[in-house]
Amino acid sequence: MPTLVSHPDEVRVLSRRFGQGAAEIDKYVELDGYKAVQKAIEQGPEWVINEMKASGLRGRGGAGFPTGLKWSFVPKTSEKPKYVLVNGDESEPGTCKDHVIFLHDPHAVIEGTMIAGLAIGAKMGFIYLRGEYRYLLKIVEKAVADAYAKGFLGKNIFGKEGVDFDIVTQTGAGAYEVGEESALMESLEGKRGVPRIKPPFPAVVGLYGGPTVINNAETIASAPHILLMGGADYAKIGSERNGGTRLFGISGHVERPGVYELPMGYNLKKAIYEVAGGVKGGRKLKAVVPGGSSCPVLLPDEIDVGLDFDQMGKAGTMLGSGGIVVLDETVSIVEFALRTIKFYQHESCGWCIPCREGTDWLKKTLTRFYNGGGNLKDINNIQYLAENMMGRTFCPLGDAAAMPTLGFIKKFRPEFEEYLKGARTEKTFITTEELI
Ligand code: L3W
Repeated sequence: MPTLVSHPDEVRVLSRRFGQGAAEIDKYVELDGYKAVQKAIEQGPEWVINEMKASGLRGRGGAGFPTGLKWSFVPKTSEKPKYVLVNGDESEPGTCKDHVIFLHDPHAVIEGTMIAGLAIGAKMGFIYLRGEYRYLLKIVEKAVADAYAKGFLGKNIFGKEGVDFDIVTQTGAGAYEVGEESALMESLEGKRGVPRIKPPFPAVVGLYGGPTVINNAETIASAPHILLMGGADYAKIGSERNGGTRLFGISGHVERPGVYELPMGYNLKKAIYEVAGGVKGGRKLKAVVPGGSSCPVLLPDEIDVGLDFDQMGKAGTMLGSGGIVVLDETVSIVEFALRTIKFYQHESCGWCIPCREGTDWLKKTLTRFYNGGGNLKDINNIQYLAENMMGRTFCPLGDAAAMPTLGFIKKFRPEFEEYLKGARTEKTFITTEELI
């Protein structure tokens, strides 16, 4: 089990049960577990949605869509069954926050799923884990089985006549693409994991054609805490229009890598230099990937910025999935750009041409460039190609490949030019160990 990290600036809401054995149902119950869902049953769906709206919780998967609003989009009546779908297909490089929730507090995900179900009138939820997290499935499946054994799941839950809720677990087969909500639904339905056209949004036509709330695992796990503390109090912890806390994975060249729970809006520079102990070995900072590999890179003089969706947007990047990757002066950006695009090229589902061909050409050009066969025109071509992928793909994977590429080229053009003159660094890619 990975060692738990901590820092005095952390505000422990989501992580308050971590390290306390809360994967065991009795411990979870002792630590206020399953109280929020019972409160939700007593108060009713409207109250739940209002509390979620008041909390200012925004989707923790990357897009930052307001959760209460999303739940309110689900039609009150529907001919088809409604569903709750938990997106635990955590695959964005640099991101490992859902992992610790499943590991330390799986019942929070189960309870959150039930709360979402109650809010929208669904009687069934699915928890979908990424294929590479199959080893976590045992923990989640045991938690689900224990909840059934206690009468918290199934028919007449908590002894309440007519209140039913079931949960099914599922894993993927190792494709980043199925983290995209519509591809995830395809995968869950047993089909090839490629995206669906939107609209209709899942809230109206989702899993098996029924209205579906699909949220990231961290978003769902936040719901029980919000209902227990009250939406307004949760909102107060964060920054304007960005309620609460978030689990940030800080990795790469820092002294104390790990997953830290910080209030939304917390300063990125402080997160690196104080919370994570600064750049490893006292070396110079070169760049920061602020929210997972899809996000445009920030330069050292750009990191004095609050970690919330709006402030990061104003800084020209994204909060994304909360995976902060710190790169020190030894990193070659040419190599890092190639490594990043290799990931997206490999993970492109191939469904739409701009993504399939765009990521492939970016990889080919960057590989030739990296291997010493590049020329000045390549730098412009890479930029042109990436710019022409933006907004032209079926799902956000194309943008996710283009955005960081554009960031590297725009902010490190002189390094690409110098590289052509033979200024290659000795050090190659940062190691996997340093990344996670
Ligand atoms: C009903 C409307 N629902 C929007 C819903 C929509 C979805 C949510 C956000 O991509 C991003 C991507 C990655 N009626 C609605 C509506 N919705 N309008 O709101 O939608 P959207 O389209 O803004 O984003 P998305 O397609 O969910 C997610 C970025 O996140 N990302 C991803 C990281 C990876 C992970 C991971 O490993 N766990 O999350 C990182 O930056 O690039 O831009 O539910 O249905 N009118």
